[in-house]
Amino acid sequence: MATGGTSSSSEEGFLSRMALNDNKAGMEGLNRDKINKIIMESSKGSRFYENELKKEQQVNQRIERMMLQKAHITEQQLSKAQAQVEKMTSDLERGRDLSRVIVHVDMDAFYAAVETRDCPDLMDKPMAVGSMSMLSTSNYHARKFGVRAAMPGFIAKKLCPNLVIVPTNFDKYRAVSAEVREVFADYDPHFLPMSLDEAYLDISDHLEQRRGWPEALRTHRLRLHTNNTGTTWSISLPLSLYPSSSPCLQDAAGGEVEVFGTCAEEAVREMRFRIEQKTSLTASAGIAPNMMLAKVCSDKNKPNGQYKLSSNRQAVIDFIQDLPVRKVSGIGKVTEKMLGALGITSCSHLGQEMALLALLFSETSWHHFLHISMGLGSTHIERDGERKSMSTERTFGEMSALKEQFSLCRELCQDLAQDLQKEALKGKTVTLKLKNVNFEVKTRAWTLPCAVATTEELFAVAKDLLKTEIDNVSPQPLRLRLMGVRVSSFASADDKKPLQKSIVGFLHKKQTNSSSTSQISHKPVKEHLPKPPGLTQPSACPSLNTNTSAETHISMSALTASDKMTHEPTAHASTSSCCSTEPESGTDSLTCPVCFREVNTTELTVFNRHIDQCLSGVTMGQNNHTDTELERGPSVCEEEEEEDEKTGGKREEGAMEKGRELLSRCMLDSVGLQLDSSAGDHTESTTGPALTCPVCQETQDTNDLTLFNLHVDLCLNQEVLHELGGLAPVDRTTHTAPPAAHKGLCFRDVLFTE
Ligand code: DCP
Ligand code: MG
Repeated sequence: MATGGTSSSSEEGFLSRMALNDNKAGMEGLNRDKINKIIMESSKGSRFYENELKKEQQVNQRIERMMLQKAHITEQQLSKAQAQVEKMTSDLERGRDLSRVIVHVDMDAFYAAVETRDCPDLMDKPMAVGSMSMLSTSNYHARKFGVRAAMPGFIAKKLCPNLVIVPTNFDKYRAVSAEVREVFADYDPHFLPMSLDEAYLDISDHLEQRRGWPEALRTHRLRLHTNNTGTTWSISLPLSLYPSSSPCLQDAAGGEVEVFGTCAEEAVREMRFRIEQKTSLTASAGIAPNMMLAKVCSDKNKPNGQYKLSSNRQAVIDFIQDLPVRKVSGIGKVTEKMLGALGITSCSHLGQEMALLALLFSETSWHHFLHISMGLGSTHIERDGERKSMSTERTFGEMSALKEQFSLCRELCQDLAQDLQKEALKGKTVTLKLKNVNFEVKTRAWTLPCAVATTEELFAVAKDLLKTEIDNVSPQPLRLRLMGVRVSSFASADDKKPLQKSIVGFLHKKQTNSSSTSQISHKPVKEHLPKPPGLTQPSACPSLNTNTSAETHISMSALTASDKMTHEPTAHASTSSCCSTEPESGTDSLTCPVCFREVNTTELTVFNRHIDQCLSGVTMGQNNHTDTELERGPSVCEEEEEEDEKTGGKREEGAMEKGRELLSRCMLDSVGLQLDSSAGDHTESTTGPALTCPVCQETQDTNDLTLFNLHVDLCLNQEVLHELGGLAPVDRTTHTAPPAAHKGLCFRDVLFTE
């Protein structure tokens, strides 16, 4: 258990972070020691190494804190937590749904396979796609040397001197992806693409229909492929893909045909056959009763294979028993290490230690762990209208030229616009993500009063956000290695989210019968959103009308997210009547948006003081805590783990990202400007223009966003309290704004602590 306590243990810990991550198909049985030695030797002193070192130290500190908490846990707390876990387990068991047939399809070595298809000389060579500074992927030959995605090319070259590195060509990958998606749509028109090469499908309805299909509908002709050098070859894939159960037949014209059966495995085999026929590329697939399991299954027989997990409870439990936690999507190297420090490496260990995990981790995290340990996952593939965001990002070697940066920014907006338009989505929040050459990640976002979707609309916002960043580091150049653009707050999604309440709604005086809290009107806290520093009003929004539609609200769910870090988490999100500390009956009370406790007062000054104390951390750890309420460890959703990040391609945000998204939105909506919450990547601008508070409209004498956020939060609180108290609307010109340099933790810092 390496917690960084001694230099040798920290060395070991660091080694484990830098070490080969062989959790990828095609990397089994490698000589890890040899590979790790080369990785360490060739990366020492590089920025990559320095950044990994920094992150390693942060993780070690988190583990130390966690172990300290663990040491203070009493038997009583454990048994209370155990009861809670058991109750939840039986509730979840009752709701187990094994009725759907979910498929996860993932192309094999996608970018590398596309490049090899178009240049068959690469076929037998170890090759990777990317650059000397970062690789996007590698083919299976190269994986045998330890070369993989998210590894700098210069390290890969040390591991495999003959490695051929091919530059990325996104136009090609996008075109292939579109072809693959056409096939997906025949099996599930509402399939959920996760990136250019992967998607979830629910084929239950397809199977229903397929059962009645005549053989002719399940018969597909093999065709010959001709590559761009004119060579023709039969693409009928290896027998391993087409086992003897369905031999190729001759059709009337003498061509070879393949007949597929009606069951799930046959349908998926057919899908993969059709993808391969259409694109000359292979895909792997997993078939299971839910998304979590389907994803794990698709990796089992990779490349060019598939695996079906039976839809019965015992099969699921057996499957999950020995599964290493790291194989589960959403558990990256940080969570793996934290669990490892508790002796947990497999999913069955997770189940055994749930009570402890419930005490040490946030609610989101331990619920997630419990689901995993029971083999549960989502059985409902989110449809387009339910998406939280859509994004695209690229990793590259250093890019410092302004012209290049703006042109890439536009290109990303264009990609995103195409995808948004295909799916008729429009979003209000545009986020720019930047990673600099020191691997520091920043996100900057702006929420518009109306939803946008076209390239020009997106670019109008993204370019201003980029310009702000460029100005912030000026006269130094902005030295980037990754850029991404994301759109969120989809118009359609918002319509379906009555629980996203404004802070006004949330703070409304609690009525004895508060069941209608979700209906509370979303009265805007403020009406005018000022531009973030350097942001020119985007011309993109045709119906820009800040007077009527710009609504600054802190989402209910975002507030709940803060709760998850430090307090007993409950279903606060749905109604304030669920708060654990009930007020005396008949007494009017207000619910604190920070600690979620009822404050038995209607006296606004008293209430405000309570909030201020909460914001500065004073009430944390006291005030009606039950004895199981320890200061919670981090939520796994805070972990954006590096190697899980695709360095290119569109991603629909997964469940674990949603929490983060909500946290972000909280601040996006209140300030319109936000820093990335990635652990260790949290950087702040120290230069740049003074900031103007969007609530009181006063320029704040600070460039420190933490202080500025605090000011805005306090302003919002004051304004809300005025409204709640039935006072006249705040006169922004006279209202005394909270001081910018207020000490203590600001609300956002509470959220982002850990
Ligand atoms: N990708 C990327 N950066 C990463 C990981 C992936 O740019 N850190 C890109 C390149 C991959 C594509 O996304 O080709 C798909 O990612 P996968 O994780 O599915 O990896 P591959 O398809 O390359 O390989 P596998 O056969 O393991 O699926
Ligand atoms: Mg893939």
